[in-house]
Formats: sequence, C-alpha cells, structure tokens
Amino acid sequence: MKPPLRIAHASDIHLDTDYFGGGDNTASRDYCRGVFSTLLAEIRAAEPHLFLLPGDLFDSNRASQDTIAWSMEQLGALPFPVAMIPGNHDCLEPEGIFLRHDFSKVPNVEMLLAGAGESRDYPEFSARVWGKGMAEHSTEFNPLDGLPDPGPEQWNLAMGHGIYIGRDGFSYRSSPISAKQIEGSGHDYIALGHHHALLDVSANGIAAFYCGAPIPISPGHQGTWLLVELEEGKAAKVEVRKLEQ
Ligand SMILES: [Mn+2]
Repeated sequence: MKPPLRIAHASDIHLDTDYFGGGDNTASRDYCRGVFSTLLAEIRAAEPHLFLLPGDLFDSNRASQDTIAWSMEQLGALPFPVAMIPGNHDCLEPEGIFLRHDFSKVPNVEMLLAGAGESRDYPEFSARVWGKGMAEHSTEFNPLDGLPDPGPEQWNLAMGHGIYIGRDGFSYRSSPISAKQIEGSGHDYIALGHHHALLDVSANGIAAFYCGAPIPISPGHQGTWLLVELEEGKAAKVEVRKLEQ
C-alpha cells in the first residue's frame, strides 16, 4: 500500500525574461524574481512531499550568473525535494545553463538531463520521477519517448516539456507530446510544461496537466500552479492554485 502523495507542479517561470522592455531590465528581472518568490512561498505553505518543475525556469541560456545563483539558493531553501528538467528556453545547447551549473549539487534538487531520459527514486515516499533533457526544441526531440513501464508499489511520475499534439496531431511540431503517449504510459501523474495556459490533457484515466505559468498571460489573468494529491484506489485530485499578484 503506497502512502498518499502530495505534489506541487509549477513550470515556465522564465527568470530573467527580457520580454517586458529594454535597457538593463532590472525591473523585469525583479518582477520575475518576485513572482518566483511568491510561487515558492505558496508552494511551501501547501507542504508538498515533492515539487516538479518541468522546464523553462529561465527565459534563456543568457540568464545572469546572479540570477542563476539566486535561483539555486531559493530552490535549495525549500524543505522538500525538487525534480526538474530543462525546457526549450533553457535547453542543453552548448553553454546551456544546466551544462554550466550542476543544479543537482543543490542537496534537495534533482536535475534530470539524460537525452534518453532518466529516473530518480524517492523511496521515502514511494515515488519515482522520470524526465529527459532537451538539447534542441525540434521535431526530432520527443519529450515522452522512452518513458519506462510503471513500476509496482510506487507512484510513477513523469515530466515533459513540449507541445501537446492531441491524438492525431501534426508530427512536424517540435517536441511533440501525444495523447497516445499519455494514455499508454500507465503513470500516476505527468507534469507538463511549455504551454503557458493551464491545460488538462489527461487521457484514459492518466492524469496529465500543463500547470500554466506563474506570470499572468494577459491583463487580469492570474498565474497558476497545481497541487496534486495521489491516493491509492482514487483518481488523482488536481487543484488549481491561482497566484496572488
Ligand atoms: Mn517552453
């Protein structure tokens, strides 16, 4: 019997984005940092066992050293484990942030970077998390390809960063994630990133969600993250949390 598991799922933070203006962008930098701080405070208050962050923590691989160090401090201060993968904005291109900085050196952080995918086991709460490092956001990269069969007596969790193509979607999309992959996964929860709007792509009883971005995507919109409760014999309970602005 697996104990119940509570997961926080947030993605697409885009630290150091330069989208909001010119100059030295300290206002934009501080705004993004502020949103991330609020997000982490709200997640902390929810007391999850585990935090899944499927990509685009940074807006680009040009994020400042200062912001990279700051983000490692923020993640390292959390009293629960964090599992992460890169996104297309902070992908594993040469000189990419996650090749220059080993986030897995932060004691509670696990960065899943292997191109073929890799898993991290959390025996303390009977969970395994799988994810894959994106080298390039292209048609060749398939975020959920190679997902292992689910293991018995554990919560089987996965992360992916890419474009949802549905059941009969276009195969020429970059980093495609299909309904067939989700429904055939046998997993308990698939945490997705890339779409900045909340999107439920669950299929065949497999819970799979894009959590939305914490930064509002339009005036009046509130950023979102998800609190997921897994309990054996029950459907996943996914609660949408709107970020205080
Ligand atoms: Mn993305």
